[in-house]
Amino acid sequence: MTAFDLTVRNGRVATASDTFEADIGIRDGLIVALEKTLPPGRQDIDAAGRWVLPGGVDSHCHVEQLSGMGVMCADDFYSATVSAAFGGTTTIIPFAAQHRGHRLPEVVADYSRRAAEKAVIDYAFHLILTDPTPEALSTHLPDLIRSGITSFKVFMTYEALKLGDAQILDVLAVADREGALVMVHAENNDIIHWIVKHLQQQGFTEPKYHAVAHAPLAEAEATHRAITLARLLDTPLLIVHVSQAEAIATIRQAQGLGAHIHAETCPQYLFLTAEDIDLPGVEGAKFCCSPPPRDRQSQDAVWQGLLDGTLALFSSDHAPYRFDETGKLPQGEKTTFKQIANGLPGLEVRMPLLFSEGVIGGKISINEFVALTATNHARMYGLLPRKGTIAIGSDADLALWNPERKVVLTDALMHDNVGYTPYAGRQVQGWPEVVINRGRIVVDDGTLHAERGSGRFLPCGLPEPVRQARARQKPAHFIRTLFENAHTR
Ligand code: DUC
Ligand code: ZN
Ligand code: ZN
Repeated sequence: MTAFDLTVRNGRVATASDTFEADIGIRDGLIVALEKTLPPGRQDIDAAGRWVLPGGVDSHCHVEQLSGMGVMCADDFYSATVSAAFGGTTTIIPFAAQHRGHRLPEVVADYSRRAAEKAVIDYAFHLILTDPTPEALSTHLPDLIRSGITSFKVFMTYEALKLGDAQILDVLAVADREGALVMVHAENNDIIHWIVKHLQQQGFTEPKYHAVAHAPLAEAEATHRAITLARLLDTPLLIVHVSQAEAIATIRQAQGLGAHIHAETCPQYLFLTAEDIDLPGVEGAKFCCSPPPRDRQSQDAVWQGLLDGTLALFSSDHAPYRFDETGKLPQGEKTTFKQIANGLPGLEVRMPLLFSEGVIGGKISINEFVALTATNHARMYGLLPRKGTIAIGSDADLALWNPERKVVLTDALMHDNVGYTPYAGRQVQGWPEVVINRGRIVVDDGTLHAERGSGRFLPCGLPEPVRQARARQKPAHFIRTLFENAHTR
C-alpha cells in the first residue's frame, strides 16, 4: 500500500518562521509527513530548485459583489478563484455584503450558495455590515459568528454603506462580546464630499481628481477616529487597505500603547502612485480605487510599515471592474471621476509582485513573504493551523515557486474576467508553477486542473487579536458594561 496520495520531493520549504529541505507526504488532503526523504506517493512532484511555500491566503477580495454604487463585480466565484490559484493563492476570504434593508442570514445564504457552486479553491467569508439593526446586533451577528463568520467590515465613507461613530461602537461592542474582529474602511466621508463638490463645481472631472478627492488627510483622520473608538472599548480593530504615512504612524503609535490595532495594505500602495491615474481621457480609471494610490513617500512608508510589522497583512483588495460600460465607465468616454467604479484587480498578481520586488529585490526574507501573504492572514481570521502554514495536520495547500522564472505581466496572462491588469508590462521574477489545495493539484505550469465547485467553505475560528485581547484579562470596563446592560434588559 502506498503511504501517500502525493509527495512533493526535493524542495526547499519555507514557513513564516523556518526554512528547511524536506519531502512532504500528503494523504486525504492533509500534510501527514515532513521528512528529509520520503518514499514515493501515488503521485510525485519534483520540486528541486523551487521554493515550497504555503498556498497564499488572500483575506481581502470582492467577488460576485454589488458595490455601494450598485455595480456588479466582473468576477464570479469561478473566475476569481481560478485567477487566485494561478497567482499562488489557495484560500480567499471575500465578503458577504449586506446592503441596507437586507437581512444578514439571507445575504450569507446567497453568497454561500454561489460560492459553493463555483469556487475552485477554499474560501471563508467576512461580512460587510451596513445595517446594524437591533435584530442584526442581538441575533444575526452572534448566530453568524457561531457558524464561522468571525469578521465584519464596516465603512466610514460611501453614503450607501457608511456607519456613524455610534453605530461603529455598537458593532465593536458586539464583536468584543461574541468573539469577532471588526475591519474598517477608514476615510472621512465629509472631507471627500466637500472636495468632490468643489471639484465638480469647477468642472474638474477627469479620473485623476479621484485621488485629489480622497485626500490623504481624509484617511489619516478616519484612521485616528476608528482607533479611538476601538480604544474606548479596549477592543481589537483591523484597519484595511492602509495607504499613507500619517495613518501608519497613528496605527504604530496605538500599537505602542498596547491597543489591539492591526492593519493591512495592498499591492496598489506599493507598486502604483497617483501619477498612474493621470492619463489622457478616461484611461486613468483603470487605476482608481479607494484609498487611491498616493506618492513615492507613501510607498516608502508602506514598505516600512510592512518591514517593522505595523502592517501585518498584504491582501489584494481585488475589486474587479471591466474597463467598459459594465464597470469602470458607466458613461463611456464621458464618465467623470465620481462615476468610476472603485477598485482594482489583484488576486493573481498580489503574490508575484511581492515575491519579485520583496524577496528577489532583497527587501524581505522568504519567511516574511510567507507571513505577509499567508500565515498572518490565517492567524488573523482564525484559520491557523489549518491554513497558511506547512505543518503536520495542516491542509496540504502548497505553491511551488520557481525563483528564476521571469514573467512579463500582461492583460492576456490574467485569468480573471476583468480584461486588464494595472501592472501590464511589468516584469516579475519568481512564479508559482504548481499550486495545490487540500492535496489536489489545482494549477500545474499554466494549466487548470480543478473542477468548478471543488472549493470548500472554511468556518473561521476565533481571530487571533480577539484571543489575545481575551487572554490579557481585561479589567472590568464601565463603558463596556453600559452596552452590556442596555442589551441584556
Ligand atoms: N473599499 C474596498 O475595500 N474595496 C473596494 C472599494 C473600497 O472602497
Ligand atoms: Zn474599503
Ligand atoms: Zn475591498
